[in-house]
Amino acid sequence: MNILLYSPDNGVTRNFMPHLWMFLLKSITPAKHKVFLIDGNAQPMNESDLSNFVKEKKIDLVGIGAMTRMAARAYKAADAMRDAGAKVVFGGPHVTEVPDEPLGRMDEPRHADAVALGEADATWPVIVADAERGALKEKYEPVDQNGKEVKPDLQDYPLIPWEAIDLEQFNLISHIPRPLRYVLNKVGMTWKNLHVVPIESGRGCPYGCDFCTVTGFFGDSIRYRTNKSVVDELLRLKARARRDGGRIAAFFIDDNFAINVKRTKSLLREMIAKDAVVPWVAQISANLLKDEEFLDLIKKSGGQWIFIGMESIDTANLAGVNKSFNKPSEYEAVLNRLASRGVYAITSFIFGMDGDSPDVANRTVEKIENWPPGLPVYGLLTPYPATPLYDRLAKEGRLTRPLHWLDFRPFRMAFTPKGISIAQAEKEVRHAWQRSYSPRAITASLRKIQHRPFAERAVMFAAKLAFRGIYFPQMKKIQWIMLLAQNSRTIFQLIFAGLLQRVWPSRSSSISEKKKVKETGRTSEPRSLRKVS
Ligand code: B12
Ligand code: SF4
Repeated sequence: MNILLYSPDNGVTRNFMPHLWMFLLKSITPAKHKVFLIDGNAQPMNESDLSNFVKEKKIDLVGIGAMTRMAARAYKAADAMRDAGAKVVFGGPHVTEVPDEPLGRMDEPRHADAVALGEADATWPVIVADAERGALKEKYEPVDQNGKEVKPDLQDYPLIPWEAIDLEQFNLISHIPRPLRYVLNKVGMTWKNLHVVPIESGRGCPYGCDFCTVTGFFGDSIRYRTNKSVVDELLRLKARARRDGGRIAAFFIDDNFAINVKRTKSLLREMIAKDAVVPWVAQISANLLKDEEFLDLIKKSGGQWIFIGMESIDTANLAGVNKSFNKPSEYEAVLNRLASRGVYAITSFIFGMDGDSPDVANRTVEKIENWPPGLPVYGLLTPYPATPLYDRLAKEGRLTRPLHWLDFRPFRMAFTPKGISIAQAEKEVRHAWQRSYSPRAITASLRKIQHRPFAERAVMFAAKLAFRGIYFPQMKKIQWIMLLAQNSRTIFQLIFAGLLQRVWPSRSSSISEKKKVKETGRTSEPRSLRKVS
């Protein structure tokens, strides 16, 4: 059979990273079938393009995976591909939460021939075999003979053939505007390509935050791959980057990479011992970032960015969404510990919680401005189906758009918050993005780490410009030109620093160090460290 695995575009941003599920399903599809992968975020295609693709490539079976926010787009794509003659199977979190929707048993017309509920590692080969026999069932569930859910233990993890996968659609270098690429090249960043690749070391999260689908979907017992299997995968990725003259960074997509710190330390130690060190990003909650030895291992094994779901600076808000393990009073110290090692954080905040008032954006951003620089991201509390939050709001009659995903609008509320209006909550999010990513804020952030190595500052700057695009449309050339013009001062300062470091490395670092000592009385640490140490 010819099989297409398709992820619809999210309608907001271009993806910086491919979806793991596609590679995973491809690697467990029997070799006799030909599998095509299309990620709509990298390769946008409308319904007629998809229909033509199905006809041209004679696709028999299409597998679609979509988050809730992409459901409506996914359904349209499915309709077009079913009309073109393919059978369509849906999988992933959204259809697991509302399986009757794509099967046409709710208000929606039917969009899928079948749905795969939950983790599909064991069911996908069955689906493929059934499709080949022309005997697709409507629902596939990962259950044993007694109907009890079975979760893959990940001990026998499939080999993803990274060496052979075409990653060109995800080459981040090709997204950097040409003038900026030229400058980076001149200051020594000469890689031909740069990829961020998803890799999982475990699944599951026991914390059960009210707004999150993970505990419901993956369960509260955590399953790990063996250290060897993760390390081998990293070594293969590293070899590929070397072969291509490029760079590969790993995104550990585990929901809480350090949920068992002892085990994560053992993995990081093994990565270091086997020289499987690549730049990596991972999601770790703030409460697990206190152990100094662990933080050293993060740095030594290549850790560069940690995604921390801070959600709110108010303890009452956190308690309201069952996330009291987050302690806002500890945030700054956690970030300082990371920054003193040259590791920075992507800090995520949610507005529209019950304790929020109309000043939430300014109160939050003021705190952030006193922390080491990082990449704050802001969103609105969103009730995903089958979460405790959704059920509670439904019971309280507060859902204003109960099927918000069928009318998806980014950064728009779907329920009425308590201490703030819907319009105000949306305004707060806009203001937080504006304030955090203004040219002034970016310059101020970089000033805090002006004594750190040039590469660290250049990456921080590039990441800030890219992250701004999560909220502000930044996909057209003209939008980038304006952005670069607004930040021209910082760009010139960085170019100067980069060139100085290239032609006169010892001089440039001693100037930085002297400046630092003069200003702060300390050596190479971010300025905000002074407050807590
Ligand atoms: C990595 C990740 C991202 C990446 C992007 C995705 C990518 N390129 O990988 C980034 C960081 C950008 C991201 C952003 C967001 N994310 Co996210 N993300 C994840 C994360 C942590 C891992 C995804 C993953 O690879 N999992 C591992 C694979 C193996 O699992 P899987 O994808 O579920 O696939 C398995 C099954 O679902 C099934 N399956 C999946 N698809 C298909 C398709 C078919 C045909 C079949 C048969 C089976 C099947 O088989 C797979 C193997 O068992 C998940 C949480 C999680 N643990 O999954 C959240 C998650 C997917 N994200 C979520 C959310 C909400 C978001 C954001 C909206 C957050 C925000 N407020 O901004 C944004 C939106 C991004 C956008 N613009 O579209 C939610 C989605 C909930 C929902 N119901 O839609 C999740 C589940 C986390 C959560 N807190 O609930 N995310
Ligand atoms: S800690 Fe993260 S992954 Fe776990 S339940 Fe909370 S939000 Fe979800």
